[in-house]
Amino acid sequence: MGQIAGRVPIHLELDRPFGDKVVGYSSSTWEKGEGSFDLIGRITPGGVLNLVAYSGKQPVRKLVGSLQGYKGDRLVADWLELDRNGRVVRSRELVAVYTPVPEPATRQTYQDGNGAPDALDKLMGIEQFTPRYTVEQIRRARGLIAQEPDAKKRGDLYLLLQSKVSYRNQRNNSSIGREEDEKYTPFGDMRAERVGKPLGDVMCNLTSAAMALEQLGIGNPDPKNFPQFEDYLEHLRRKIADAKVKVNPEMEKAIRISYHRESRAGWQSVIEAMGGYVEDVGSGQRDKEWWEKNVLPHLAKGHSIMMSIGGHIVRVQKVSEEGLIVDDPYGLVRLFPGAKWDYGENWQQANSLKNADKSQELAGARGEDVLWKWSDVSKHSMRWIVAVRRK
Ligand SMILES: [Ca+2]
Ligand SMILES: [Ca+2]
Repeated sequence: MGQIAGRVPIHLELDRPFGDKVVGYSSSTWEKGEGSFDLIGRITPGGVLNLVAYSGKQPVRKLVGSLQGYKGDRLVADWLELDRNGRVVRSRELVAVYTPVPEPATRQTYQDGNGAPDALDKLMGIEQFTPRYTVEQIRRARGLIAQEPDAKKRGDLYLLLQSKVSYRNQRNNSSIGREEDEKYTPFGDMRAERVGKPLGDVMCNLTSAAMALEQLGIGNPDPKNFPQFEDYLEHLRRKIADAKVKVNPEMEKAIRISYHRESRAGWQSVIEAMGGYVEDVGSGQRDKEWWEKNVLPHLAKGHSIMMSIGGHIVRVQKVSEEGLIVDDPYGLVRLFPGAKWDYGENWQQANSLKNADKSQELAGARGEDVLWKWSDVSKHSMRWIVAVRRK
């Protein structure tokens, strides 16, 4: 063991402390045809990173390394190749660089990064194309856009701003299920599934709300205790629900259900507490003309759009010629006629973080800037579409 055949770039998201789960990907270019792998592992309190890469269900690679720094630092580790019995057959040295919060910008950085600033960058006095803005930059941009007297120009600038909001992935969230929330949900008792376990898979609601609020320039007020805004929003939701239960303990069940993150009052009260206002825009099966008439004006006024496709919530970013562009916090969804949708057979691959530097054929994986074509949108029944604006 220990044969060093070259350095392999791996990419990790590390936005949480030791002990937490990390996910990443490896673009393994050193052997043709190997592709890339999902990496799933934990950073142990001793600072040892232990990741296993899977190809299908079979663990094929193991990454073991000592963590010698923090965000932005480099990790040198051994990349061990395993046989079917888990024995090490080869190893290589590799180098990883931890990327800091917020979640990294992906596709547009690579696709549109030709360097030339767009109209909004110019307005901001930024000399190069900047695909994602921080919340502070968004706030400043909104202030500048509001001063533009020409309504058409102002609308075009707001539409550009919609694309500069950072994508948020619900699947890496840190919130852990609580007894009192999971006993009373709109879907019955979920304690066995969720109490004491990470809730990311059921946080499309607040993760989409986080993106919608950031688009309004409203950011995470407590990043020290909640590195991810969406986890702060869940904390806030619990505070709101707990306070209501305290005043009316005999109504606990009804309050917990209606202020659940999966109920409208749950996520809406959080948005309102953060300074937002929610307005219904529509629902059902709608064609391009309807979207252009009813939703596009909201986006052009700088409002955020959230939408339920039926049991799943996304942020709508753009009404385009080809269809809707959405930031889907879970991953790559396919819409089917009526109420049906799914992540496809290969959802785990489709939603992994591994495609950020890949070619256009994989663009849309990971849920960022996903295109839903009009032919699919117009046949799918949306449960609701709302605009979120500042109060
Ligand atoms: Ca997240
Ligand atoms: Ca986006």
